[in-house]
Amino acid sequence: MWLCGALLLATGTVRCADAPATDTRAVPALIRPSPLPPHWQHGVFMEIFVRAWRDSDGDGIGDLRGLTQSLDYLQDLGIRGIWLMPITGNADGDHGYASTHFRDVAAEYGTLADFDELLAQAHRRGIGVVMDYVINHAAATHPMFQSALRGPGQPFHDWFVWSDTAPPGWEIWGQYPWYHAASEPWLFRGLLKELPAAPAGARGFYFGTFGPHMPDFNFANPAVVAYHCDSLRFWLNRGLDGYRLDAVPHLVETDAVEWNDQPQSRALTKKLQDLIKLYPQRYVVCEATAKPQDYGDPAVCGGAFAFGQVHHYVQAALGKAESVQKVAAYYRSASPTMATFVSNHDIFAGRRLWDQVGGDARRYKLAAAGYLLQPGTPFVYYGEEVGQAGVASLKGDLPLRAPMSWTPDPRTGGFTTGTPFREVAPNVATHNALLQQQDPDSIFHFYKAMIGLRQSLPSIARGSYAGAFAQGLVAGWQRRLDAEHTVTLINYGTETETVTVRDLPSRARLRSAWPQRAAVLRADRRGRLRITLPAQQLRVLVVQRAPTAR
Ligand SMILES: [Ca+2]
Ligand SMILES: [Ca+2]
Repeated sequence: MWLCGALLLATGTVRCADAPATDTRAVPALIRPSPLPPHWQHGVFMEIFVRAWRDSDGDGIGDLRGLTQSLDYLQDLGIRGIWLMPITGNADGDHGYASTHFRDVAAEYGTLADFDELLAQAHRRGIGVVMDYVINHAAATHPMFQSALRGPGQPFHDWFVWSDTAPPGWEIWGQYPWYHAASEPWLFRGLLKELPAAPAGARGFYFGTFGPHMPDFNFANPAVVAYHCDSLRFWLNRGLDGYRLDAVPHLVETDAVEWNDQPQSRALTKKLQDLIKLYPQRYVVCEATAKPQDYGDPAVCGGAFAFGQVHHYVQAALGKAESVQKVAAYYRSASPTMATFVSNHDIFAGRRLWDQVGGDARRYKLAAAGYLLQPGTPFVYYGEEVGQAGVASLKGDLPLRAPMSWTPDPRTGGFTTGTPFREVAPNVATHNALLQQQDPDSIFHFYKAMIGLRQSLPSIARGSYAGAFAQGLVAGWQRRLDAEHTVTLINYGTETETVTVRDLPSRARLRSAWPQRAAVLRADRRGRLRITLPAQQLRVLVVQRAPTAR
């Protein structure tokens, strides 16, 4: 048995770094205490595209060492967790979701030793690291699939999903998902950076939910499930703090019509969650776009991105009353294991926040406040904290994935000393980490303040959610944790509004946590507070005990 984790512990060195992508040796669990503080997963996360974050060696591509060098910046902002988009070997040369290796770092990002150093330095700062795990499929150029393509009986053939003839009736997002194995590799043109070799002996059709360049694994084969469980443990044994599990409703497809979100996919997701949470303090969040709340349930994934809800944070800031109601109502029923955000690396989830609000800094801050001050786990998309815009001249998802704007340098944005792999954001001159950190009224300092409220007032991070209301363009809610009781009010509108907060303790005093220097307020005898909110302003109030009756 291959005891990669045990060797790591015994010698402090890495013995498994050079294993080929077809290495399927077992990885037993090596469980050690977590170095992170309790409740770290209720802090604010940042989604980081390593390729675009910071380049340490001047080749124009972001890397793990660059990320390690930027940890002080993340700590200063108050970030408690980072989600790394795939860092394993990949065939796409961009997002990394076309995996060519499940147990090694992509060469352009660094080495396993760099990964271990990143973990050590992040943990030293109280920051947890979770990473994408792309379980549904491999890249078509993965050596396992290249072997499988050679035909039945070849190694790994039954690790993928095959049919002798083209199965009728299938359609996934407007595409027929079965691909003729013997077809010329023109199928892959533009999808992978290198075309796979034309297979000899290939026959039949293989299944690819996301296209011919990403063949789906066959989870009816226990060896496939075991392999991915071992691969998950490979990283957990090194100290990884959890996973963002990619596209889990698409794990198992047995039906041409009901292919999405089948019971087998949920059951497998639960199995993965259990495996990960066998390790202390680990966090799991799933990408499940159709029914995210079902996947947020502890009986399935135990955490899920709040697709469907998240655009209401932006629409509320744009003055849409229906969305203000949705913001107030969501956590009346949603589990606090949901993960919120206002944009991510996929264009279907929305453009960069800067573009969604047309560069209006006040609306930008209101959109951010909504999700940063609600329950769940908020995920800031890298660059969002400095107001980075998308690159409108690029196509598809690429406008979202430009190099991080560190400085006003118009060519590099301070991202690299070389030539960046992609052009920098159009507003890099004004919206970059350097200038934003120097301006106390900046988007950066607003994010830092909101994240700071979440840290200094634990009820905001993980308290109960009650008293939620929407009145016109004002939303409000109350949070309680132990003796702490807070009230959050957001006036999304461009007019001054007066609202009444109810169900407070009789004659309670309310200290203002935001804005910091506002006067203390007082509820009436019946526990009501009448309060006037200036246009586009938010208040966070801490309820204090009523003065003792004389
Ligand atoms: Ca680099
Ligand atoms: Ca699948």
